[in-house]
Amino acid sequence: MIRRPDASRRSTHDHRTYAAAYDSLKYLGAGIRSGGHAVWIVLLIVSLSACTPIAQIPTAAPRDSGTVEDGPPETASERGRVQRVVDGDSLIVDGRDVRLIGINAPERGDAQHVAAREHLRSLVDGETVYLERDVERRDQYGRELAYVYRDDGTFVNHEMLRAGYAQAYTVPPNVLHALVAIQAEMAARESGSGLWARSELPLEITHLQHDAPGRDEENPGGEWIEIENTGRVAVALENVSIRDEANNVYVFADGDLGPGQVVRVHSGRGDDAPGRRFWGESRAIWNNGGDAAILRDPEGRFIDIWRYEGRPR
Ligand SMILES: [Ca+2]
Ligand SMILES: [Ca+2]
Repeated sequence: MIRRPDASRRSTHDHRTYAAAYDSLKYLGAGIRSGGHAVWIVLLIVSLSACTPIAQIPTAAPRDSGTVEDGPPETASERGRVQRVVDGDSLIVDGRDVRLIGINAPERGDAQHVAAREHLRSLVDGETVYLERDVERRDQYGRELAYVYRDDGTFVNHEMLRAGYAQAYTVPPNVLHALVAIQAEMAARESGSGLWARSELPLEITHLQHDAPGRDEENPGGEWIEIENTGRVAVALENVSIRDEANNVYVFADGDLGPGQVVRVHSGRGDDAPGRRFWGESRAIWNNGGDAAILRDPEGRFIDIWRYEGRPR
């Protein structure tokens, strides 16, 4: 993998990302955090927990793709036609609402929303696609959860990540392709594609306290995210934003951060002070079961990500 000169300070986040992926798989009882055979062992356990016949396991292997293979895997056994692409992670197949597993594309109103939707359209609109299932068949909104493949074998969920039009979004127990999703997102980040076009601002997320002392909903101020100026000049914070996976957004209204200084943004309400801000809503923000914080500059360019896993959701 090609590393850019500024990639070193982000490498710790990448490492954590791998650990997070293994941690999410660990919930299924594998208890494995590293090792080249871990994926296969985990897939075996995932497949067994989903009551999938063992004969299907080899075809459930994560694809390296984006790339074209011989065709969709045998486990993608449902075929349908894409009638409409709703946005970058959902579409309508034969009248059914389908949500792509393992990815999260920008919402309506976000800078990259249209680009993500158009990329998914270019991949599948009007096409025959093949759906592969994971443990849960539907999400909380009743949409069918699926991995989507084109007739030529292109793994569409993965392609959206690889092109940088979505972020990896792992929701256990649906983790069949979680590792390759994280890897695809990392590759897009390395190349600065799509959502990951880089900001020049020298800011870094240095900590996220996602579990507040006591019950988080009663003590949201006990959650906080810390941002540091790692550069040599002061940075204006106005319109720098922090977003979680549920699209809660905090936008700095004003202020400067000097070289080496840190600012903590607490969830909940309170009085801003030097080095301390409050999100301004009465509830907790950071999901104890795992979440991701993304820091962007005033033009929406990517600064940093902090992803973590916690207790199972
Ligand atoms: Ca929390
Ligand atoms: Ca707590």
